[in-house]
Amino acid sequence: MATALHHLSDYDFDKVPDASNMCFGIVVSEWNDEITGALLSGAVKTLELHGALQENIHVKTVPGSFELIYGAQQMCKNDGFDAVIILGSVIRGETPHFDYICQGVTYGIAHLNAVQNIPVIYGLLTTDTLQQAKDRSGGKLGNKGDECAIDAIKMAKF
Ligand code: DLZ
Repeated sequence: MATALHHLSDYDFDKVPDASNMCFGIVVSEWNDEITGALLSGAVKTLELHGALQENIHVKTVPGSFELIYGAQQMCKNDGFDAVIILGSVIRGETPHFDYICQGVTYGIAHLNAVQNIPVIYGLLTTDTLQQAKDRSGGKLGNKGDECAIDAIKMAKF
């Protein structure tokens, strides 16, 4: 529930709520599984670090990123979940396919956020190269899966 504004200093922007009473769904794509597996490890590890119980983290795979939309929609129908995370990796090839998939997934997940009753956290890596994806899935630029887990905890029970 929203609270009335008192002082800006009352807000702790870095605070991550305790996740021990929260339940999460994660949909992860099998395409580029070296990357999506690392995203998944990061997300699960971070959820658990903040108190989420293993039995309250439900993971399902889909063949490719385009299927993340349907997978997330199905998970939103499960009223036990407080938030859903999608994890995928699209790497630019030599055809416009990359743009269509990225746009499709982005619009699809945005739409779910507008019409469903729980937040869907967007963990789609869209990179030009495999190395850029590695850098963002546990490499030198961190792990997008970790970030998505924090976002899911912050948005759960919003
Ligand atoms: C077809 C395709 C291609 C070319 N590239 C990727 C990719 O880089 N990452 C990904 O997650 N999925 C890719 N796909 C598969 C599509 O997402 C989708 O699974 C198929 O088009 C079937 O709907």
